[in-house]
Amino acid sequence: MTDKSPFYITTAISYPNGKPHIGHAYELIATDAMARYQRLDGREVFFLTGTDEHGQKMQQTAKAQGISAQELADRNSAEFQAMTTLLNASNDDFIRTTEPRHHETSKAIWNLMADNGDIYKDSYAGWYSVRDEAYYQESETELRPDGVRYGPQGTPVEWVQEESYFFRLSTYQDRLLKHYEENPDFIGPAERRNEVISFVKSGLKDLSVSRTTFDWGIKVPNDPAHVMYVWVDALTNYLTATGYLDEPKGERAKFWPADVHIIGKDIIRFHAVYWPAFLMSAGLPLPKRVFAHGFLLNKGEKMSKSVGNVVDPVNLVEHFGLDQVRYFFLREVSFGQDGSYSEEGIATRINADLANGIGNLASRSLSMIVKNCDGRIPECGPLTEADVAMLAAADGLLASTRDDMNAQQIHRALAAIIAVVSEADRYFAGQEPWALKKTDPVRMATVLYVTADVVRQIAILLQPFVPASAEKLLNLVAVPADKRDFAALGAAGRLVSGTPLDAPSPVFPRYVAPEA
Ligand code: ME8
Repeated sequence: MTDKSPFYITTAISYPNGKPHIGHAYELIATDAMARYQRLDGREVFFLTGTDEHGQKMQQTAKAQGISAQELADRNSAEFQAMTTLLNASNDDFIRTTEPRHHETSKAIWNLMADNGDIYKDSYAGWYSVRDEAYYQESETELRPDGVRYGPQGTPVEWVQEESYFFRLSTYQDRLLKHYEENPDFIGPAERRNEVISFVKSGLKDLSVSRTTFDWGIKVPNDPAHVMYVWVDALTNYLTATGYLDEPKGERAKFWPADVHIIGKDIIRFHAVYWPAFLMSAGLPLPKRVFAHGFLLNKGEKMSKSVGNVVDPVNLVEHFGLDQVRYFFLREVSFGQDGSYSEEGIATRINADLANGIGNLASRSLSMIVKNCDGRIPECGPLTEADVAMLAAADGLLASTRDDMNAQQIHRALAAIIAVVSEADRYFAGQEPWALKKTDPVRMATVLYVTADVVRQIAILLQPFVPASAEKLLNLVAVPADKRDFAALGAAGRLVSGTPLDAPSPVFPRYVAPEA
């Protein structure tokens, strides 16, 4: 039975204090692949992304540029929205935290936490990183020889002292640990889970959840001198978009709790400690899973504006092609680990897996069909053991990729698909259909039929990862529109003999580096 239940997946919402970089593009591409996979697998999907527009970092950046924070947010949020189009992301909504709907939900969750007795007024004195928008214990910071104190992510911290509302995070320590224990899948991958558990075990202090020294944020209900700490409002975006706290509940309320929040490893603490504690306090259901991907490194080095190695996703896509870039990141980087990229690495993957792999298999087999089978999908004669094994390998991909994708192991799912491409190459070479043409045309037809059906299944399965190219492949094998989802995989959607085919056009050209 296919699972048709709602599936809610989110990216982090990005700070629009600058243009999107390749790390943002990576997270969006990966989350898009997971959303598309679930949709094709029959789930009713809600995929959310957006921008996190409040906070001190936004206000400081705007000031430095001589514009208002709202102008900065408008300008760069538009860039993030353009990136969803550029990358062919299938998000169902794009949330901006400056929208009225979000202000309403943030106030609602604040009131729920306050009504539960978890918010009190006091004064905060401690270290704060504006770049991370995070409070740190002194023990987590270090004073370096340059005279500057840095937080655990390597960003400078400053001393903050102000009147502030606090959230009673300390009282949630045991409940959080119990939740991690009882829900071993709540945090992935395992390294992050261990990191979070040891952080919580080391002791939680109450969290400052409002600021008074600037005003770019959502006002605290009944105390307009305070704006909410940006992470309180940022995390709440996931609820806002579902309308779960609206009165009456919004149409998308059925999507809460989220199936998975996809984020980078640097913000696991906010998602796996603060967010579940806020929700527990508000009496709301917790997300089922938080999965943190790794960081993208440029030739092994951290990207930074000062090193000058920050790659603009627009340039990368213009240079290599969108599906090529999508494929590279999804296949090359073990999802959950850091990954390194370089132009050479991208070129190698494109040529080995896409041009020489799936592209070549499709063009060789389909052009033989067009030439030798009257331009139609041939008849499938009696199957040999090799044919049965070949079809079984392709038919088995749904079950194995489903397991991988449910565990966010995107690279594994793709590796399994490409392994079947290699197997089909060996099958095709071993069966020598070109030699059978004279000696046994019925057998030739069967080999071509089997190969074409493997191409069909590969194309269906590649849709989440390289959507536009997979569509071209499906057109080449003349797969009807209603036979392109995963229900058509395996025997259910086998190619229909006699269906006319056009001469195949190349789907994945070889990458040739431009002359220096
Ligand atoms: O953290 N490689 O926003 P952000 C991979 N607004 N991923 C990267 C990356 C890199 N080099 N650099 C950043 C925020 N990311 C908050 C989130 S969610 C309620 C609020 C990832 O613009 C990063 O880990 O700094 C995060 O998941 C996302 O990009 C947005 O980062």
